[in-house]
Amino acid sequence: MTEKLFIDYAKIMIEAGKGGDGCSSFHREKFVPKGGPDGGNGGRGGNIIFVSDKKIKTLIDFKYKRKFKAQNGSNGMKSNKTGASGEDLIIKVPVGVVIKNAETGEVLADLVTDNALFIAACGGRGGRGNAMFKSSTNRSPDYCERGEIGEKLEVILELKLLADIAIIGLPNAGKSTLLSIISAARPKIADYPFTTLVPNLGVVKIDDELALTFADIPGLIENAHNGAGLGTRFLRHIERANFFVHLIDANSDNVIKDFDVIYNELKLYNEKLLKKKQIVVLNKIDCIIEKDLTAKKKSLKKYCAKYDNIVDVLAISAAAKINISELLFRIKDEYLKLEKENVKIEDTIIKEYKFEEEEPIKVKKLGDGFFEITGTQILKAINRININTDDGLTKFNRILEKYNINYLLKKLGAVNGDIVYIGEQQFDYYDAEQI
Ligand SMILES: Nc1nc2c(ncn2[C@@H]2O[C@H](COP(=O)(O)OP(=O)(O)OP(=O)(O)O)[C@@H](O)[C@H]2O)c(=O)[nH]1
Ligand SMILES: [Mg+2]
Repeated sequence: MTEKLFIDYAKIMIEAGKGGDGCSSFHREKFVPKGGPDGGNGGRGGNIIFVSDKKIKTLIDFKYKRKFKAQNGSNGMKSNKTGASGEDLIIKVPVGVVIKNAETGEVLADLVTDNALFIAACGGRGGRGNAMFKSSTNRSPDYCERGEIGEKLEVILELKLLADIAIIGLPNAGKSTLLSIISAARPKIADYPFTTLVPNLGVVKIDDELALTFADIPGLIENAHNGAGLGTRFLRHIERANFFVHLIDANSDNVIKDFDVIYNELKLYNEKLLKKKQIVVLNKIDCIIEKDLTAKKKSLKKYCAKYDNIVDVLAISAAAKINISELLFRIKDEYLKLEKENVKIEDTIIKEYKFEEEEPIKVKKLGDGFFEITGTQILKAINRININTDDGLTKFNRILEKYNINYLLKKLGAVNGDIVYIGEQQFDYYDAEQI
């Protein structure tokens, strides 16, 4: 995959469909003088559903299209016909995507298996038609409801690659070279830092029984957590790996310092990363004299002994293919150990997204002559009302009374003729006592 096409972050707006409005109509037939109410209900609005799909590898689709809206429900019709439901909008995302509420940062879903499904925004209910309002006291109501609006929210999509093993290290340590000789992946390799600009994945067949996915991520440098080099942008891709291969150039003047730089950056990014086991591997041993290598390996081993998560220090040459099978078998051992301990990649998490039901009613002065009323419950009630009918207006006023809205507006200094916004509606403030 070319670098430009690898997109691992997106912020998008999703909006479920509005429910269809209820219909107000009366049965008419030749020779039947007075038919009853027969207005049907509106259809449900479409939901917004995320589905993970292993064929999709990046979030590129969200780079230019940032608004997603599901279809509205159709309005109810005469002869008691219910309107059609709006079609759900299915948004396909790569496996490994975390979906967060952009406003609160809360994780709503973490889709780590193929075909996992998450309903992120629910379509609004259809409004009831006038046939539903028939009662013993009102045999011919003409009132019908409006459809409910669909849920709407901004979400962040974050792709975290799914790899069993991550190869980490300073730029130029030989990470991409290692991946290229153990798997079919062909990452760019060159003798300058930051050759790798996006993570590469490769499947490594260790033996007939075990194949593991390795990720080679762009090089890290000191202060990456403050944005130095390519920053820590790619570290999220190693969060899911169970195990790290920490590669160090054996020809470096100070292998301990090189080790420390990476170890510290991991710690500063997320201390949990230090719980993952690491094999420290000195690379490029084809161009170092044996005496130097022995000394460096020994001092590194001694230094690493204080860290529980460092399981071994090995020496290889990726380019000259020295000690590669030893490394792979060592990785296999560790991997099987982890499997036994049941340390595994997270399961798909799906939290149900819910609007805050209990958001209290608030009356706010927006400016001279303008007020706004907010609050989940009252908005839900008001938005269903068809204010253009007499019955609707009565219901509307009843809701305002129920929640003591006029009193609250008066307290804030509202005078007759001021404009009050509430959800999708607006009305003029009116207080008989002020005349
Ligand atoms: N002599 C020798 N050179 C090696 C070895 N492994 C890698 N190299 C060379 O080291 C240079 C850097 O290798 P890369 O694989 O691109 O390094 P990297 O860690 O992926 O670097 P970034 O992507 O920049 O972080 C290249 O010129 C490789 O040919 C080795 O075992 N011996
Ligand atoms: Mg590289």
